[in-house]
Amino acid sequence: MDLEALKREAALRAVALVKSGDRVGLGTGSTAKYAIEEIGRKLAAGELTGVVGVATSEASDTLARQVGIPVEPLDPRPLDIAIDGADEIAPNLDLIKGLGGALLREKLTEVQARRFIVIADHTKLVEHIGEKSALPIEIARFGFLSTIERLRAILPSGRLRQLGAQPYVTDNGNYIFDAQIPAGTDIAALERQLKGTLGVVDTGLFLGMAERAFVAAPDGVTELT
Ligand code: ABF
Repeated sequence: MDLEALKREAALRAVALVKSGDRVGLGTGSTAKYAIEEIGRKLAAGELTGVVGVATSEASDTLARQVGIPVEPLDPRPLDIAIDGADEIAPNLDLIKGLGGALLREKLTEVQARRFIVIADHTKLVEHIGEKSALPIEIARFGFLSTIERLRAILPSGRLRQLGAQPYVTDNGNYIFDAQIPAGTDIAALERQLKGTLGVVDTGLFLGMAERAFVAAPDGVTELT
């Protein structure tokens, strides 16, 4: 079974939790795409009614509208559920997210969800956060070279994300600094330190946010809680 089929299986398990009338946080990336398409299919088939989406990126907003999901901006009301992919999933459901570049809107949206459900294929599972993936950190463009110096004092391996010859720009007009997390790092302390660093908008550490994860492997889907 290829990875795309696994991602879709995980997505379908999460969408089974969506109920008619729910306001749903719509994730970003190649796994979340399957969830958005399945919600659209269920709405078209009459299996769900009255679902409204809140998109975590311009790309997901566009896809949701294409498949017939009404989309609203984020407002202070809680979301019933949010469904999104991840770059790393630790056994306690701490996550690295943001390799897709949408971490700020994802965190703003998913923190407001009563249920935040993660969907992934088995390659995203790790024992320790930072084992495989770099950590994306969204930083303000103004003064970014100074912010990068401050960040390199904490995470020396970090680099500004490039798109061709130019810095990568997020949907929010910011830059992203990607850094490896050294083995043995206290992740909660790192998050506090990064959030306290001038010029940092937010990080791809999603700690204590996920309610459950559906992780698909060739021998079936595992539900982590
Ligand atoms: C989003 O998409 C991001 O937070 C994460 O970086 C990425 C995972 O993408 P994919 O599902 O394509 O691996 O959820």
